[in-house]
Amino acid sequence: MNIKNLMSMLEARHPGEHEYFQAVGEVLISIEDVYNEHPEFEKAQIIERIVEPDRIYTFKVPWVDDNGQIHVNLGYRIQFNNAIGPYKGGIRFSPHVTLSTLKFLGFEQTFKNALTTLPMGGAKGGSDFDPTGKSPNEIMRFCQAFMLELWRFIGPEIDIPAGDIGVGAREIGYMYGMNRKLTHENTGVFTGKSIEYGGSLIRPEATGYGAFYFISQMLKNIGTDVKGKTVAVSGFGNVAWGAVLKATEMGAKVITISGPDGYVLDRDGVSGEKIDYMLELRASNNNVVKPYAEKYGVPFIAGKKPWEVKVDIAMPCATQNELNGDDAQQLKDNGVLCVAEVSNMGCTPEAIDLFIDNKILYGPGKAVNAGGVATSGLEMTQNAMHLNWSAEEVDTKLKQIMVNIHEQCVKYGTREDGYINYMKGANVASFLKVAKAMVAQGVV
Ligand code: 2IT
Repeated sequence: MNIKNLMSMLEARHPGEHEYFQAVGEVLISIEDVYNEHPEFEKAQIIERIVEPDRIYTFKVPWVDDNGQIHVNLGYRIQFNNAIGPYKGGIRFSPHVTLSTLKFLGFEQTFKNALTTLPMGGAKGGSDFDPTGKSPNEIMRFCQAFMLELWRFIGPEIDIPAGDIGVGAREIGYMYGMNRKLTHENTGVFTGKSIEYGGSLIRPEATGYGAFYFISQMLKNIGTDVKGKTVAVSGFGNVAWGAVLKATEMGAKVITISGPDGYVLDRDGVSGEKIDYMLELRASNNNVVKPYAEKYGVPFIAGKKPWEVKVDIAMPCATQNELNGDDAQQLKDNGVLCVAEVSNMGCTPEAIDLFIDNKILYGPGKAVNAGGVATSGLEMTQNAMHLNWSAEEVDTKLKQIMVNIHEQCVKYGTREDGYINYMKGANVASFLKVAKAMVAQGVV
């Protein structure tokens, strides 16, 4: 495998898709050795095939706002790879969404889903629609307009979307409703549904819960635990909420949450009703955290990220590349023990290199946040069986899956000096699974 040639080929083919190149580059560097040990992969041209999505749907989404004004957004669904199971992955509504964003996410999703041990391929979709400041009716009309196109491409054994940034249970409900109307079927084709119509208990909490289960495994492995540790969380949405809930329950203290406007520093810890208040902030659709600081009388640091605060554990829970090389240096200077990406590709390559060079525990998003999609897989299982599991049953399975992902990272990422390169471990374990499935199924 010649990584340089491969990357030049991709860059010539897809000019300007930097996030996609970043995600692909990281995986190629991690898997180079193992790829070269498997001549059957090279013979089947697995790399050339795995870096390109199977297909991309792009569509126009016209919709009408409350004042009668017409808007046109772009919609996408990227079906990346279904070698190990039907396409599966979230939908993101954000003005920052481009084709490159969704391609990086779909690529990551393919490997993340392989790590979960469940049979799910990788996909991602979304729109450049900005939910900030939109009324509930505008959100509903946009979701319905989006589904008028998307419904043709999905199905419970074909492609199963879910939420991501800007898409929660409310948006899933509107999309599911329109899909049901158009198809005359009630098949559970989305995950992240509300409990009344086929959703799974624990799914809303699952990404954050799973992340903290993973962190507790990382710390256990170096002979310590999460009790009494201080935590910086970025973001304040669904994923951050689940992480704060579990961190607090397990005896750690979360002292920051953040939004695009800045971060809140709550030295007493984000706990109790303050955690519920995060849900109110998200539901308000204003995309700011400052009201938390005003309500609870704690400092608000405008325009800054929480990585300047001294903590034991850093959990980026907002969006890609939210933690850069300078942030990583600051965390290191402050003695951080563990950095776990809960957002997808939350750290830049410079930040990751710094953590690994300094033997700081670093967990990549595709391992740390896999509990979300894993629980989506459990929701699909329940839907297929037409029954509901209890919260305890789902939580026990989620915990087991996170322990298993941690074991896979240890198996493939432990260096000779004993340090665990979780990035390498996660990439190698998941690549091997997808690559072997592709070889077995021939050139298709
Ligand atoms: O990034 C992710 O794994 C998600 N947004 C969840 C995907 C899913 O299908 O549950």
